[in-house]
Amino acid sequence: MKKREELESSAPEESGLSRRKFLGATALAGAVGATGLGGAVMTRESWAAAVKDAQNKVHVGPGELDEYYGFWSGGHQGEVRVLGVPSMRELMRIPVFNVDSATGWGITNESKDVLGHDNTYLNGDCHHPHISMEDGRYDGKYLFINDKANTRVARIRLDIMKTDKITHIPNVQAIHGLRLQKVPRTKYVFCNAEFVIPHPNDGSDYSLENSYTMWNAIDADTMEMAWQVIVDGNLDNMDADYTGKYAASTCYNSEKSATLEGTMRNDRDWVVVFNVERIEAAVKAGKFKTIGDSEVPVVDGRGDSEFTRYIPVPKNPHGLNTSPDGKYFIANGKLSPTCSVIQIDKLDDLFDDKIELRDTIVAEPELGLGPLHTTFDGRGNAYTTLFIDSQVCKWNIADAIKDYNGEKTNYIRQKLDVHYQPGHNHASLTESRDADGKWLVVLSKFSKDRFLPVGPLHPENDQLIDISGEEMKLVHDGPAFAEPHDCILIRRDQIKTKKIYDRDDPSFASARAQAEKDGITLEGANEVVRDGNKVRVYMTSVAPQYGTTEFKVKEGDEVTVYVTNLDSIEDVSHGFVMVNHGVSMEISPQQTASVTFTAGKPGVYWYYCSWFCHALHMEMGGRMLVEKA
Ligand code: RUQ
Ligand code: CUA
Ligand code: CA
Repeated sequence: MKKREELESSAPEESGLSRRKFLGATALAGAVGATGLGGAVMTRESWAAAVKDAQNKVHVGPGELDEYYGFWSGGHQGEVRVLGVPSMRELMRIPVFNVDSATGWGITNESKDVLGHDNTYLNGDCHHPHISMEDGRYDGKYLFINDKANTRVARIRLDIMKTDKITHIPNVQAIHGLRLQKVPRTKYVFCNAEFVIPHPNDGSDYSLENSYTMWNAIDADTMEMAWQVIVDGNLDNMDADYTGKYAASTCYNSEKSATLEGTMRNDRDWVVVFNVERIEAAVKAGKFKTIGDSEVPVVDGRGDSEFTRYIPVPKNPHGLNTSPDGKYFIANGKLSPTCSVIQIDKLDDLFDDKIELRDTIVAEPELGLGPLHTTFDGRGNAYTTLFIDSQVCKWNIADAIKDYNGEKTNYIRQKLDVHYQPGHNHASLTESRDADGKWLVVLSKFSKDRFLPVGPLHPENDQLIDISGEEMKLVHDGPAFAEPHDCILIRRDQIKTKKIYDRDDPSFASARAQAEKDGITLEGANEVVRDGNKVRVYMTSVAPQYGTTEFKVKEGDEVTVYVTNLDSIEDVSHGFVMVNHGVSMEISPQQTASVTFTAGKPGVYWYYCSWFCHALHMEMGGRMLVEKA
């Protein structure tokens, strides 16, 4: 395995490539130095051909469409980003836990219907985006994502690419790992609360001994809590299986310590396996308790419970990934150079106490330093990120199992340098039965020297790797703003989006209900309704005009402006900004959006359209006349 520096210093003079170009070539065809071709001196021609090949693969020409949608978590920026793959072009941003000035997320009443009108959180920290499934295949309906910062889970409608539900998870802190039930369908959103807390958490007790955390299930259809399971230790990442019966989660803090050293004391922590069937049965039979004023059923999965098994694995494990053939849960060792492979069809016996905990482990391959996450190509290979080594390790699962059984094999197929310190990686369709082994995205936490410098805060580097052949080939560097943790790729034909809103879209159901009370039809209305000190201004928009270009209110009135965009032509979105009132929102074709604010000091305030909609977009506006109260 050649290191990047070796490659650089061995850049063949006679190749005629300049050093700068050579670095570029290294980036484009990083696999050249890896196992397989390792040591071979490339001719100028073959080198150029490799570069060209990589460029062709990733190039999506002007006007051409990508093959995959990629959904990237926005980390502590709180949003979800939509990219096209393989071009890695950013297509859209979906505000979720953040406030978005352009679309008015966090400002409009429709977004507050989702966030909660009493919501005070302006931030979020989303890590794990996952797409709803039917029989182990993406159904393209919803994407779910966690908020570690404020203990929430959001659902995004993929038909309009907007957040439609947010659930606050009670009795726990910091939702981290999140996965969906794959089979028979996504009935549950499973999510890990990472940190242990005392119960009740009211200041009467701060001790760690009396603290615990819980594994949570949300009903994916209603986004109501289904149940919670108390666990030993803490919970990090998780995945579900392809029978619908089991899910598994890593725990790095079996020590239940509050210090860094403390969490590293044990050589082994564990993977906790949940028996979803048994939990459901107990809840159904009323064998549960509730905590505090929450009504969510809680079962106790600690110790020798019938609901859980704690399989010891080394050490502070992190990612937990189910192979797309449904056979294995793979836990990534983080502080151990290994991955632990758990055979899922042994779990029935484990829960029936016919075998020992470690009997479920069928391989523990040594891969390199800092294994964090594993993904799959659907051809029996796994790809594990090595954070400390700054590499992706491709390894063969069947060979690793043979090796564990004493037959020496070269289960490591290739190690590819990535730049630098990768966290998650994700192969196309890898979380479903359709894993197609075409693309691998590696989310590298450090970009160091890979991009133009932009001050002390660096972008991350989401690298695209072609895994369609025997060898991994690095084909693209993609700078990303803080801080994608993970992404998910789905074929473009697996999602059907709307080009304009349906007039009965549920997102503006409450605007419609209010209009009906006021005797107003949203589609035709340009009227002002006064109701005490509340004023409701109903207006339409058709490019380049609002139906109402002037309205009067009094200082201190609570004003709600409802705009219904009557344009029905694709791509003609309008905006509504009330100057000096902190008001901004998007109104896309056939959408209704509304915003409530307090009228300022007497005088004239212009409002205007903020999304470029017409040659006369600049002229699209009106005046709010505020009178003395
Ligand atoms: S975690 S870098 Cu939040 Cu997904 Cu592993
Ligand atoms: Cu309407 Cu710009
Ligand atoms: Ca530990």
